[in-house]
Amino acid sequence: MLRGPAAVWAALGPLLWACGLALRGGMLYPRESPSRELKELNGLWSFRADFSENRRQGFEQQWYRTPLRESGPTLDMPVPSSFNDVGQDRQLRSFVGWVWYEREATLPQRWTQDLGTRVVLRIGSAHYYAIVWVNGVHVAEHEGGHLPFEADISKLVQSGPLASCRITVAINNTLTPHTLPPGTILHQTDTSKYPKGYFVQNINFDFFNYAGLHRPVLLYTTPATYIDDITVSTSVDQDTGLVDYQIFVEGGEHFQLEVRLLDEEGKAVARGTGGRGQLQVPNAHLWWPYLMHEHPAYLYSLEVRLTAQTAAGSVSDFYTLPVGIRTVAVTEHQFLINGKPFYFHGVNKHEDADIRGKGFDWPLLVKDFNLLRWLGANAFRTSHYPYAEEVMQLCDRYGIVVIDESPGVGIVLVESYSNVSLQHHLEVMEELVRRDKNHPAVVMWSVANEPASFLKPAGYYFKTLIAHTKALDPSRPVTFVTNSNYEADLGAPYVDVICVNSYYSWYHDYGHMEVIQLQLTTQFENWYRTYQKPIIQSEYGADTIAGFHQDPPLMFSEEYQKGLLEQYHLVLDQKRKEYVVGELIWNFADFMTNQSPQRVMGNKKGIFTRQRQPKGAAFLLRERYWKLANETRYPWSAVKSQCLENSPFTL
Ligand code: BDP
Repeated sequence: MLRGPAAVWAALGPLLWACGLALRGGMLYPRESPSRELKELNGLWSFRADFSENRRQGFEQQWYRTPLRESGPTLDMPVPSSFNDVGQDRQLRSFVGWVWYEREATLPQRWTQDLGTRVVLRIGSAHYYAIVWVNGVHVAEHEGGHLPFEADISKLVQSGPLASCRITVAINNTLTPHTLPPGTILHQTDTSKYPKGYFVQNINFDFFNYAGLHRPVLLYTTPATYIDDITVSTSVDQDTGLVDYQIFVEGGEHFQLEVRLLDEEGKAVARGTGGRGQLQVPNAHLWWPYLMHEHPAYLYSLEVRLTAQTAAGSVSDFYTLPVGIRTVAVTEHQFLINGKPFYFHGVNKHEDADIRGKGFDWPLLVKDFNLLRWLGANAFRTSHYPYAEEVMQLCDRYGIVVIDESPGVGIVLVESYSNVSLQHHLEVMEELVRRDKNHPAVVMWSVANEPASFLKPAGYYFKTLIAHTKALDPSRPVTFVTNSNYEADLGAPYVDVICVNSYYSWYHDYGHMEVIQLQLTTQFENWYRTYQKPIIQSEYGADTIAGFHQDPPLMFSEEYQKGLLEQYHLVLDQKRKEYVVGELIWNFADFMTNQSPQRVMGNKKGIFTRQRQPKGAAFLLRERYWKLANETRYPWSAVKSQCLENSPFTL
């Protein structure tokens, strides 16, 4: 039986959706099609950090007006990448304030001369606050470092004889109590200790605040009347897959829409017309998670064709969206995918690596997915912010289930619960849902990580935030990740699944692994007794310096990490038979943090090093995850096709 709130949104969801309360306004991932072209602007950009005392010299001198090299010296800066670790300058590594990026782009003649072509500039991620100019004209501003934004620049590039355009992006990485994540700037005024004007950025989260153009920047085209957004929502009626679609068109009023759903062989299995409808797929191949089914991650393609009547004649726009047919539901003690109990056995990640920081990198991404599959992981959480869209696409393709988290990490100040903060958080959830709503891999939204959810305003804050997120997307459960005391947590009544982090015998009872079983059992029993909701152990782990060995185990040795994990697993193996529906190790790989006496060149709780080499714990987890996969796969037929060579999968 679906439990209370879950049942309500399961019932109301399609209704709200059909009534058109679904999210409007598109940020479709840019894809080439017969009507759309792309031009990537990755590579070397010109760069300058504004080291002036007030950090505003760039605005005072209007650096966007002329080529950046004319207003002072510039550096070469790779995009995508964080700027922090590519240089040899200590001050730039820890720079707080405005940095300036600039790049000249040559445009195909048709883009600048055909007035029926719409030219869009899209920035995958600029951390944290960004202002964009094209040829010195302000075209966009965006707050938040983990979600894309774009600007229609057709008029600018089509207004003169220029065949190129100059793109300038100013980015500020300053965090305040109202940003997500929040932070504070501490001004040191004691001149006997600090130089004049000295300040530092303080944060309440445990990863380095890398900054820059972190994801691809590109230009793409559409016709002037274009497919702006598509929303799909899927359900299953016996063997028939149901795909509800809604298509939003901009730039014109006279048009027709045709849709076709193609299977993996390219055969059309359903067709429809109009901006809204339901496609029925008899004997549908469902989208199953990795290791749960012999053919996981089945993706159909929704081909959308728009034909518009314009003054210049008839024009078409084409967009193809991958679609996975699957359902998600939550009961009092289970998490169901396609009606079958799903157990999350996976990891928490970070976007983090040597040199590039949080910069998007294909080799790193493919390596990470190969490691996840080697490990037998079927899920991860995008701790602690939305990851690149290309990551989500690979999750769809490989069947890796995602808990999609907002950048709501480190919300611990009362000020960060103000209306200003809440308003921004609501907007961020809108941007996130708009971007990721069509990914079958995304099975749950996480609105925050370890907020001070015991503070008085937290009750209203999370009630509003979670209700808003459910209204945006009634098809998925919503959670936030807590480390509060179960009785004091004011947000827990509103979540669908309890996600709890704990660090027994790490941050307290140091070295005493013998207390883990008792403390973890108590934790689970308290939460379940109080809320009767399924529970995910959303973090647990121990810092481990690869190559440190000590037996009997001592903290920071590889033996201690393994020993601690084993103690957790004993309890998880009991409770997963009752209401625990998942375990996510902290962390997939070592990652960079702020400097502090508690961190040895970053957080070392990875089961892989930052260079993606396994510690002993990776082998232990691998054995466990494949064992869990053996026990929880559905149906009980061969899953051999998924086995990597030498996998411990038994048949
Ligand atoms: C958890 C946080 C995570 C930290 C981890 C740790 O959610 O961001 O990195 O602790 O201390 O509480 O390793």
